[in-house]
Amino acid sequence: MPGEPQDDCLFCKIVAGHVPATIVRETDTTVAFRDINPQAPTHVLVIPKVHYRNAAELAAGEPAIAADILREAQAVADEDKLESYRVVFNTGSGAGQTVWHTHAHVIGGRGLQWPPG
Ligand code: DGP
Repeated sequence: MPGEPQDDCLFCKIVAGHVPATIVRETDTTVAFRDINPQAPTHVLVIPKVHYRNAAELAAGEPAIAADILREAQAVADEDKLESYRVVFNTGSGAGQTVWHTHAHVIGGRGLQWPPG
């Protein structure tokens, strides 16, 4: 069932508290935690508590929660006092997606190049 926790999903385990993470924010629908391999001074992942494989599937299935993710990205940036930041949803292995549970990378705290690699 879309949205149901998956036994083999790392981020579902973080939501359930079965895998530790440095959680910076939590709401009824989302969790935000520091990336284990940070690419910038601020590198936080904002995820829905429900399981969808990517941002598009979340937006189709639970559009209100997709909006919650973007609100939480701004809240992370506010907490870390970021004037500029980037929100990235890697979608598909060719774009670098390695964890198949929707997650927004919130990246900031240093100058960011465009276009990204
Ligand atoms: P992506 O490559 O877009 O699927 O991003 C997955 C991110 O998840 C990647 O930047 C590293 C991060 N990550 C992987 N395993 C863990 C973990 O166990 N804990 C935390 N905090 N982050 C993880």
